[in-house]
Amino acid sequence: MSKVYRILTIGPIDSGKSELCNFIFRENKFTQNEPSCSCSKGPKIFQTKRNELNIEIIDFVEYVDDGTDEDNFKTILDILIDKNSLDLFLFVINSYNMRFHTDTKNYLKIILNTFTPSEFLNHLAIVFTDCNWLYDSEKNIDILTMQLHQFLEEIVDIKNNPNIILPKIYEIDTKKNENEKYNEKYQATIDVLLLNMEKNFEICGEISTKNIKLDGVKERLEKEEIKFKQTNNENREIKIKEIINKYNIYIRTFS
Ligand SMILES: Nc1nc2c(ncn2[C@@H]2O[C@H](COP(=O)(O)OP(=O)(O)OP(=O)(O)O)[C@@H](O)[C@H]2O)c(=O)[nH]1
Ligand SMILES: [Mg+2]
Repeated sequence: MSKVYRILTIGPIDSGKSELCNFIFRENKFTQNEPSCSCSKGPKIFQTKRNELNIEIIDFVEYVDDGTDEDNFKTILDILIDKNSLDLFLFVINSYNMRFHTDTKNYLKIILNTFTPSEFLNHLAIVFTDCNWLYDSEKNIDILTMQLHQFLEEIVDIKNNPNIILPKIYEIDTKKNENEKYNEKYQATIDVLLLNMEKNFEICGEISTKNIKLDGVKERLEKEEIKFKQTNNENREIKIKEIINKYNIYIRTFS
């Protein structure tokens, strides 16, 4: 059986996580029939095939101000333990925001108490949604990226850590645009994101989630040393370059 790439969305409330999942699936699966009452909130899980890859997305519930973060995260962990592995944290941020939700740091702390810095960062893609020319999204993205970098630096020393591949930053808009070119460009951006996920899997594997525990990193792994593998897939590198050039996609690295 071929590998299923498992993706978990994370990010502030209303950042566009579910719409992004729909966009990746090219189907309205994650927001369909969503009643406005909060009682039915919970992770949604679906599988699809895209670019020859089997992908499964676990669409997280938002993190909120009312102290339920840990409970929400515990629900997700139980799912992940059951699933055995995770390939990608999809951190979704709305570029319309000019700063982070106040709880972002606490939220990242919960994640980094559970996953090691390299498990998290080597399997992380940051996606800014709602990117358009109606407002200065580029400026917001600069600011938000800097803030996120700061948050993470405070929690882990990312600068000098040889076990870390710095995450890439993608910009998209999931709303159908009259200009078909934009829709194509953003779908192509997702293609690059998925190719990079596949590449990272070759380089450093997946996260084993069999033994994860809330607040359990130290117990699980005393020290981590990643042996990065070479990726020999030149075709993929060519494909990535082609897409980036064709659609004029700009991808930042988190540095
Ligand atoms: N224009 C535009 N609107 C977006 C985009 N992404 C999300 N939205 C809108 O933002 C709102 C929230 O999107 P959701 O996908 O439900 O956000 P979410 O992160 O899943 O929210 P929670 O599950 O409640 O945390 C919706 O009204 C979307 O239509 C985008 O890329 N462009
Ligand atoms: Mg949602």
